[in-house]
Amino acid sequence: METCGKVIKCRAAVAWGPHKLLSIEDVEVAPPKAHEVRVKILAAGICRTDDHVIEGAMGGINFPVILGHEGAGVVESVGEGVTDIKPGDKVIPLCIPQCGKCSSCLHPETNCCFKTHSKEPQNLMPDKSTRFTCNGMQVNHFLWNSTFSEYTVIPEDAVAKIDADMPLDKACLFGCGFSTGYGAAVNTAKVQPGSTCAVFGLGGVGLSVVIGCKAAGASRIIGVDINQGKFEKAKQFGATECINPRDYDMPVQEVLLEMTGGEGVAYSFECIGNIDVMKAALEACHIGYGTSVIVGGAPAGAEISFSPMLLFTGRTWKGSIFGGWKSKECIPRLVSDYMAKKFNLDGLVTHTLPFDKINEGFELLRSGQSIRTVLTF
Ligand code: PAD
Ligand code: ZN
Ligand code: ZN
Repeated sequence: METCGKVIKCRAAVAWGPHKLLSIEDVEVAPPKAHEVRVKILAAGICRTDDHVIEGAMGGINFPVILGHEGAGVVESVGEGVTDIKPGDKVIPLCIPQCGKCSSCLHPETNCCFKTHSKEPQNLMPDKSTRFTCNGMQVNHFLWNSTFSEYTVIPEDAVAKIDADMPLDKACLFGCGFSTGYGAAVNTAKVQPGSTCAVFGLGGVGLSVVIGCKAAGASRIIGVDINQGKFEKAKQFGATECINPRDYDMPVQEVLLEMTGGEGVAYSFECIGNIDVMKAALEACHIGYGTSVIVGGAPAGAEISFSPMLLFTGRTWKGSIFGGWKSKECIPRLVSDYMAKKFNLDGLVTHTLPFDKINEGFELLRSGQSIRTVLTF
């Protein structure tokens, strides 16, 4: 391509600091260095994790930063040494990389690669420099993705090549929300056929958990949300019943115990990022074999206190990052499963907006009106 090896000038949404609107700016995007890929982003979803950064609730972030980690696009050029991806390929940036070499990548049971943001902040590229500048100022990367930009540069370990026929406005959801929720059910919890599940929080992530529980053959899926507007969609995706904790004068975990004849649910999922709900989700689990999965991102520095008896008596408490998928190898297969109609996620996209209306997209999320807004470029 004629842009190969050159700096590209394009538009990006820059977060200059917490609690500020994103600002569409002209930025320069440097060419990819060795083992990096420059991608033209064509669709990007808005996830609550992006909003956590804007709200100042996510640790390890340096401003100014270009957010976004749920995108899809086409490779513009590749740096030296990139062999599995070429210009023109359709790709999904991965918010959890798979380096293939660290002890986590070599272990069969985890996807928590040592190159993830929680181990080493991904504000900069692996060589500790940035590929973005704006008005002469260096701008940070986010989760090595920064999909709220017309062009972005990503390490090859954090890019998955997908089927050329996959529509990009749906492919972007595989970069975070859908894969996270669906995988939390099928990989992390390993939901069994005929079981009872409770899903706390029915946003893009929680509804994807519902899709996963249904695909795994759960017979009862109880959706829990304080926004009743989410219930209809949850039922379309497979929730068998939905409850609003505010409709009861007892704690939601007691409501769930009552609904299950005092037994508790086999699997519960916290998809909000609220530590009180995380504890309630554990308490709502079956005493002997219940498994509760933390999917929501708690505010930086938050801590939980709980009775160890909850675990002593047989419950399991787990966390799930990006649905447990070993990202680079599994996400292309998950996309192929979607194309083979093994599940349907299209209803997760409630709004489509042009990129420059990105702040409206965040407002739709904050006001509870949207599940996923997809920005088109
Ligand atoms: P969202 O805001 O679309 O959905 C959250 C839902 O929770 C909304 O429907 C709210 O109404 C509901 N809610 C809020 N408070 C309560 C409450 N007290 N009780 C019941 N329901 C409540 O967010 P999302 O689906 O995009 O993301 C959900 C969380 O998952 C968020 O914390 C995000 O940071 C995290 C996340 N984790 C990963 C991961 O890898 N583990 C990936 C992506 C997102
Ligand atoms: Zn690794
Ligand atoms: Zn996300």
